[in-house]
Amino acid sequence: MGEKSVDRASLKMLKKASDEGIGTAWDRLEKQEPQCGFGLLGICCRNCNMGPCRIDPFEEEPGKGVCGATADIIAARNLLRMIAAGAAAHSDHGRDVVTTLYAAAQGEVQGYQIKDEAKLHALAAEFGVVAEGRSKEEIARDLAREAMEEFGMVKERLQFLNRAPEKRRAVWEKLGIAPRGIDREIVEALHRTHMGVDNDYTNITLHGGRTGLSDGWGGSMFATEFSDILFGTPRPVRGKSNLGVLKEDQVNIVVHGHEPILSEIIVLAARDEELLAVAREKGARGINVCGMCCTGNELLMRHGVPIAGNFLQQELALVTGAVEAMVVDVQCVMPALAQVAKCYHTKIISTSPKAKFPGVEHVSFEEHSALEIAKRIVRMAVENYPSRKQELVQIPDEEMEYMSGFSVEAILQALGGTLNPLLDAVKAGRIKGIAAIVGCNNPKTTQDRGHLTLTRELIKNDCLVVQTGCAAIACAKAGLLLPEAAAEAGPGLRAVCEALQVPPVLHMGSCVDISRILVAASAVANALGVDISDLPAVGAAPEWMSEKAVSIGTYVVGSGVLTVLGTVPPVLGGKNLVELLTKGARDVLGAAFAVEEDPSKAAALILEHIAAKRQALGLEP
Ligand code: SF4
Ligand code: MSK
Repeated sequence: MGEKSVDRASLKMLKKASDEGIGTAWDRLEKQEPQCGFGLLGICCRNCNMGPCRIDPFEEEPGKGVCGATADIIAARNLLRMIAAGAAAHSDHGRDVVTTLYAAAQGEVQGYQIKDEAKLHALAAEFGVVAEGRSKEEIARDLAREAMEEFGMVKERLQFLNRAPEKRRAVWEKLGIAPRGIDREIVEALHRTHMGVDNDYTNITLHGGRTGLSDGWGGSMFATEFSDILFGTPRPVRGKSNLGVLKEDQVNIVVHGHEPILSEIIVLAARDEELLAVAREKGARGINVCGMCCTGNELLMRHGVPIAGNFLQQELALVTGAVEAMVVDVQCVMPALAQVAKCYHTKIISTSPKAKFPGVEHVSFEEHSALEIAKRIVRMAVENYPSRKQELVQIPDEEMEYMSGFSVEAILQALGGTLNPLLDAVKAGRIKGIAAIVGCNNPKTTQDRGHLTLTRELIKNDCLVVQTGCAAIACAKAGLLLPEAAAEAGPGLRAVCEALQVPPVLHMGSCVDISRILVAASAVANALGVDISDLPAVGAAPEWMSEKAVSIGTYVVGSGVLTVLGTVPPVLGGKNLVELLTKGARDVLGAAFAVEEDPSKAAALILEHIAAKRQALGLEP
């Protein structure tokens, strides 16, 4: 195994973990090695009980499963199931936000309000909900009902598809992949991959495109837009990042997972005077709520709440010995946390009925008594403060300021209310192109190295970088989310950033907020009168690991944007499938996948692609 991380705080905590005999994801990966070759190639199948079957890629005569499934069929089915799981995760998150808005509009929940009325009205107009002469609650209730319809099968097309350029919609219609209903595409994906249903790898993969699009232009977009209505549309805000944000003299609560519904209320509860008084009684100077992964991103985008780290730092935060409670909801929460927490005083508190963990205390969260439950959780953390084992406390001093909050609305505001300054900079070549760098950490590759190397190479070459998820947290920790980072950018991008007082790397939010990037890309394409696939724009996920990332990559390619993956997806055993994903897709979608594990080479590939797109648009390369 190579270097584990480029993040000094992580390296310090890895050393502490090793000294204290605590295993982490890196150790467990080592124990898994060599990982199953069939699994890595995506050619094992256990979709029925005639199997499990696996295809030997080295046999002269191509092998088949008991039912006759070829390597391409098996790899395509496995890929579709990954896309469906990822789309389901994002979309179920979206559904929870929709139902919370509905309940808030009905006055059935505590602590939630409609914070962004302008967005509520804009969406009402988009969905044909009458707003005139009605209260915001009435509008929100009808809007939420409209959104609920988008999950089922009443409609034949998702409403948000209309945000895409006309040319892109025509591509989807021609291919028959315009999503009809969010749940419907996910269910159909499971149906198609059942034994003996869809056995054409191209047809299976096309439905993968439709399922992915139902996430990006459906479930994720609902999560983003409805969170904005409930919690406010992000505006530029500053805060601090990395494990150094944990405080030695305060009660530290780390909120981890994905949904802002609980964490927003935890932030509120932590300001409660009564609980602050209890904290002081217990000897703490205050209550410090920090984020982790995308729950953290949701909070930092809206409130500048400190973020303790990205995916591979969840265990390391506990290793500091200074976390009273880690409150988790859904997605990207390692079951290993329960084991690591046992070595310290930390309480792991699960909150979603959908996500329980053996050996972990569960406090079921539900919106109707949200504030009460949040206060109960904060109290549990506060009361745990005296149990800290002082001799085990070591908080790394790494801490870095960031600037985040770049929603599409905030970017427009920074540009003076119109896209023109951005378009002019792109046309004049001051900004060569735009790269969306997103996704996770993965112990198979050095933590944060892919994100940082790729980002630095691209900004140095005058590409504006937009980010979400753990990629954005990596850049926050490295200081790349500050306007001062423009010093690392090429002369054109630097001048633009200095004029606008923005960083060369814009943090646009959590994983579901990639939908913001789709909206921005559509706006740029519409302004130029072209398709998204004509833009000098690229997507990249240098350290991805989750099924959600597979869904994201699929809808980004489906939206017309080349997507470069830094860790190898489990499809290589299906040779024709690989051809389809990396080449064939280009002919029909105007975009395809590429895989490049070396981030410097990935940067070169991206720059070449951007130059070619510029040339095709008649711009200087
Ligand atoms: Fe084997 Fe076919 Fe059953 Fe898969 S569906 S386990 S390939 S028999
Ligand atoms: S949290 S999906 S590890 S980006 Fe969105 Fe990070 Fe990936 Fe989870």
